[in-house]
Amino acid sequence: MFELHHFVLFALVVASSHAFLALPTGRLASRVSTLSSLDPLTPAFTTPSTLASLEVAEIPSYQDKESPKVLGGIKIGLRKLVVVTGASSGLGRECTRELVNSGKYFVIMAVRDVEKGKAVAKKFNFPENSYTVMKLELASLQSVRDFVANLKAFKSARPLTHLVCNAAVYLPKDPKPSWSDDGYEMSMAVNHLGHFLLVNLLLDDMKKAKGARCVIVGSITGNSNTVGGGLVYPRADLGKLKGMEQGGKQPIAMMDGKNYDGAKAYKDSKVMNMMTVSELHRRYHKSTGITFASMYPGCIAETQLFREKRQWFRKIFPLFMKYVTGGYVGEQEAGQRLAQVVDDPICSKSGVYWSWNGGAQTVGRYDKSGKPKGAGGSGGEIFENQQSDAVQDRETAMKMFDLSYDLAGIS
Ligand code: NDP
Ligand code: PMR
Repeated sequence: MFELHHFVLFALVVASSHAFLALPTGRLASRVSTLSSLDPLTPAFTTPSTLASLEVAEIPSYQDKESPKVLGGIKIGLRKLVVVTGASSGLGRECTRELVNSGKYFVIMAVRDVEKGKAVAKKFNFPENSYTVMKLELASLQSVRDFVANLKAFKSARPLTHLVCNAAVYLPKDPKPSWSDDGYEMSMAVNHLGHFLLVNLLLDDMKKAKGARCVIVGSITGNSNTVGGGLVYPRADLGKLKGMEQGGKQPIAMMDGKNYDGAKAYKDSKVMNMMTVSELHRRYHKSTGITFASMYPGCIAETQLFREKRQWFRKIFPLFMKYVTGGYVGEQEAGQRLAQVVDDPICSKSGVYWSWNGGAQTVGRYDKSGKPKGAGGSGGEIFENQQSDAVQDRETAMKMFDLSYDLAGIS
């Protein structure tokens, strides 16, 4: 897959990556100061159990004042209502920017830090009639319920047509698991369970809308049929979902019931995201008309997702992705990709895992049989990607989905 002249750089990165992984891990406190100096908008890390209780969910003061033009009894010119989780950073922020600037969408920026969300909207000059910021702490099932109540109370002239589940945490360095307010391992709780509850609470609203779409962001690293997901350890593996079967709560951290591994917990959560989309499609697409989709945005190697990684990794990683794997994509382009899955008519097909065959300079855009492929790097076209057999495993997906109802407290 890699050209020879890339070998030296590749070997260097592999070696240093492993060295990094073997390093003793730092304490939370030392990370806090590094983080805040990197990104003034990043909230100081708090202990997980207090995350959700910091702020009571607020009813947004902004009222939806955009009034539609009515032509022959039909409302026209009204922006469509879309919720984007994690709209305050990286992919979610750039997707929000794209949707707002298209003039077609009114974005509910669903964020854990309302002030940060507002600062983003201000920085990018979002017009007042194109967005509002609402509190959503995905590490608390109560906060998800509060968010949904607030959304319903939000006086909107339009139905909810689009939901983008994008927020996530990646905690590869922590030797011990951290726990959500409800006692679930943090990456599973934020990336999967909070979104699972959110989607389920909003299905009824969305099915009333024409052309509704629900997008959950997946990843190549959850797919073991790829270099990024198959060759780089730890691999995603939900096993027989033993941990989940046992209730998935503290002290059980991993859904396969094995010992805690932060990087694996992230990858497992991405598998759960992609399986959730497949199950939503199978269970609800026909009866609701909602399009369910997953996608891999490319390796957006400069986002805050890598906030736990050391500085040297954060410097080398984008270069490695750009010049070795061809998997690199910038934040803005990635945001355009996610917005494409929200808006493009070609993405109205349900049950698809979308990817892009960019990064052609190193890996090529098509395989031997002419099918599009690629590491998702910059450029290229969108295509319907194949997930690994493990992600496509129906039995595990069904079991995961049913157990998630229990864990999320959905009766
Ligand atoms: P970022 O860290 O930049 O963005 C993640 C967002 O999630 C932030 O806005 C963050 O809030 C929010 N968030 C984190 N924890 C919570 C929580 N408890 N409750 C509510 N919101 C929360 O990462 P990316 O933009 O890179 O990641 C976005 C998505 O893309 C994720 O689903 C990730 O898995 C996926 N992805 C990323 C890839 C990459 O290479 N970066 C590759 C493949 C997929 P805050 O702004 O307050 O920090
Ligand atoms: Mg990975 C085509 C090869 C490819 C791609 C597309 C990715 C994507 N990665 C690839 C290859 C490799 N990576 C190789 C050969 C190595 C060994 C040097 C490698 C290492 C590596 C590390 C240490 N890669 C990483 C990490 C992370 O910490 C990131 C991670 O796993 O986050 C969960 C990561 C990623 N590689 C990717 C992508 C997209 C990520 C980031 C995040 C994600 O999946 O959401």
